[in-house]
Amino acid sequence: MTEKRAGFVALIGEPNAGKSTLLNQMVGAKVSIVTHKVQTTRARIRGVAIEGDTQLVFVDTPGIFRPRRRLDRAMVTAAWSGAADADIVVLLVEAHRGVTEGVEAILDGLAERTRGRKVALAINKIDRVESPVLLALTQKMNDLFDFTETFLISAEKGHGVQDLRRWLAGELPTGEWLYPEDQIADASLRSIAAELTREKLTLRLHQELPYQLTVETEAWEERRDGSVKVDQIIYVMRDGHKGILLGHKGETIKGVSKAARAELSELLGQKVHLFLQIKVRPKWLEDKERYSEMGLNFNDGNE
Ligand SMILES: Nc1nc2c(ncn2[C@@H]2O[C@H](COP(=O)(O)OP(=O)(O)OP(=O)(O)O)[C@@H](O)[C@H]2O)c(=O)[nH]1
Ligand SMILES: [Mg+2]
Repeated sequence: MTEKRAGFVALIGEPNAGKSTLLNQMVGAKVSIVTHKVQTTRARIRGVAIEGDTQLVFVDTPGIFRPRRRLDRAMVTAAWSGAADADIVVLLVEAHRGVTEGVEAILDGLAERTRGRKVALAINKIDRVESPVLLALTQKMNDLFDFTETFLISAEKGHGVQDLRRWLAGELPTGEWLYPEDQIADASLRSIAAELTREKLTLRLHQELPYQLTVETEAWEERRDGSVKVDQIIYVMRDGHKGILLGHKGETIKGVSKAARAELSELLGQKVHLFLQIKVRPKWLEDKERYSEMGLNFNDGNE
């Protein structure tokens, strides 16, 4: 009989590196939201995958960048503590961007935060470059840091993902599984639902707006007819933002609501009634409660 293994694998990297895409690909379900914009993920998000006798708990983290606001600082702290708590760390870099300043800054912090633990390099988005670029980047990155292993992947297309998962499974410590066999995520439905709405908002809104709002699920009511009624609040910072969110004749918010409802309904296998309410709260970025709702620690944002 083979021995069971289990452990935590942290996915870290710059914003937009493809960490959440990889998490979803590993789990085989959408556990973490994905957009083409930077700083989409705000807190640590766990997704569970099984490979043979190993249970891999992937920890998606916010991108690591130079933080300016309290929220940014709390996000970056959450990312680094994800790395510090994991059995293995996977650093994702974008093949077409190579060794950016941001990647260099992460490498600077990595040695001290992962002392004694294995760090794998995953060069992602290989679908965007030619192979000579990959060889050169692999070389350069391994000159800069002592990676245990390098993988060339496309998180989106799934290339190389299976190899990475197999390798990680073999590296995790022996031990009992950490979650029931059929569990794939470690977040409440309320928070997943709020994230889905934030994803649709981020996809439809421009410039700074996605970074100046947060979504919370206020109420969740299972109805006798098998449907569920979900009430959410979108906190924005200014009156003007409310107008933009509503859009002409309320079209923007209607589009968001429709898209979020469809996805939530598919996820739950249930009919969903989704009600979105917008609240203007100029200082929500300084509200402690908003941080705990996001899964962040308010004091991690202290300067
Ligand atoms: N071409 C290509 N695009 C990818 C690949 N993986 C991810 N992307 C895209 O890259 C963008 C960012 O992906 P995310 O998974 O949200 O990136 P992230 O690292 O979680 O970003 P943050 O949460 O902002 O830190 C999305 O538009 C993805 O579709 C890939 O392998 N190839
Ligand atoms: Mg992400």
